[in-house]
Formats: sequence, C-alpha cells, structure tokens
Amino acid sequence: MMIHHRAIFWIAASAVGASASAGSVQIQVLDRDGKPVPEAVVVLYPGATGGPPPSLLQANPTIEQERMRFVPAVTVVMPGTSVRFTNQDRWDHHVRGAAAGLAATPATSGFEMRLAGKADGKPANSSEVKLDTPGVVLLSCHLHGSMRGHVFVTDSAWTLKTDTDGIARFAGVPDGAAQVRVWHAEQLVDLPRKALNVVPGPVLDTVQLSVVPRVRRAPPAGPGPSNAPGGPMGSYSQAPAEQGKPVAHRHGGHGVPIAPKNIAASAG
Ligand SMILES: [Cu+2]
Repeated sequence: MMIHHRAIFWIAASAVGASASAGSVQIQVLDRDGKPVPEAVVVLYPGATGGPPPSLLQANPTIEQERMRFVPAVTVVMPGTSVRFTNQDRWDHHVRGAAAGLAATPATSGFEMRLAGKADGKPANSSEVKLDTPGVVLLSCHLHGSMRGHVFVTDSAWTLKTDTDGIARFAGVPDGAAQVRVWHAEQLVDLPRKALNVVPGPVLDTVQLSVVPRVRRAPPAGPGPSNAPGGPMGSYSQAPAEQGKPVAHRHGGHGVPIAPKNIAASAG
C-alpha cells in the first residue's frame, strides 16, 4: 500500500517537475478605474537567486527625439548602461536629465546635451550618456516645455515594462518568496511593494495604481502635416536659444505655462 502511494506521488511530482524550480509570473497593472496600464514598470525581486540573471533589458538603448517627443517615453536600463539620444527632428533639442522624485541625491547628478536638428541627407545627431545610479531620471527639453520622458535605472535585472494589456510577463523566475514593485510616471505616491510567492507554474497577480494616467498622444504616423502641438514653432520659449538663455522660460519667467505656445497663448 505504502509503495503504491509513493509511486503515484512520484509520478505527479515529476509531471510538475518538468518546469519546476522556476515559475512564470505575470503582473497586470491597472489604473484606479481598473483599466490596464501600458508603459508601467514592473520590478521583480526574487527571494532566491537561481542561476544567471535574465537579459530582459537592452544593452544599448536609443531614445529618439521625434516630433517633440521622447520615443520611447519610458526606457528601462540596468545601472552602467549607456543610453543614446538621437535627434530625428529638423530643429534643435536641448535634452536635460535630472533625478526625479524624492530619492534625488547629490550623487545622482543630472546631465544635459544640445543636439542640433537633422539636416537633409545627413545622419541624425546623437550623444550618449552613461547612467550608473539606480533611480528614475526625468527627461525634459530646455527648448520645448511639453517634452517629457523617463529613464528607469533599475536595481533588479527582473524588470519589464507593461505591454498594451498592462501586463509584464516574466519567465524562469526562481521559486520562493518574491517582491513586486510597480512604477508609473504619473503615480507620484510610491506604491508599497507587494509580496508574491513564486511557485512552479504560472503566478498571476495585479497591482492597481491610485491614479488614472493620461493617455499619451499617439505616435506620429508617417509623413504629412501634423497638427500636433510642436514643430519648430511649437516652443513656448520666446527667445531663440541661440541668443543665450534656453532655460530662462522653463519656470514661467513670463508667466508662460509649460505648454506649447500655439495652444497656450493665443494672444502672443
Ligand atoms: Cu526640444
């Protein structure tokens, strides 16, 4: 009798064991209203370190400045990654990176770079910056106040952005207790980390934001006139940057809000 039971147990265990010692984890991020949130960052901290860390993140990502936007809006990197900024627009951008949020310290000093506009028949201008310190870097442009982007320098190799269904899918996560952190650019109050138990087989969980993020305007589709705010005349900056003070209007020295001039000020 005993032997028989053990045999059954062994068969059952080995059937599960085909994918044992590691589980798949899917985290879906929802907004306050329960709708899926793309472009959120999900950081997984496995309790055990089983095997080599995954290669989920790009080794040399590029962030384009394209039609007055940072593309992608959110880039996730490991510390020590060099990030390339490439200006695809015909006009200049003056990219600035600064530590975002309350965790900013003197150690996370920012960077800035002026990238000349792309001339016909010439390659786009670009520059690289190495990001060593975990934390969130807020990207902006001295010349165009509407431009916003983020680089999330993660402290865990298990980090992904959510897809259009709001889901981050991790495979081969070591079994055992784990923690999940979710970050979103518009979730200004940090969410508490969530405890998770990774088991062989799929683990599904959800994390809900306390905000409803604005939907970013759609990526530019092909050539043709764009009525999106922006373009070289879209800057709210009243003085051409060449004359010297590209930063001066950033915080409203003229009472100009951080918005493109062509929608913010009709009496200009
Ligand atoms: Cu710009």
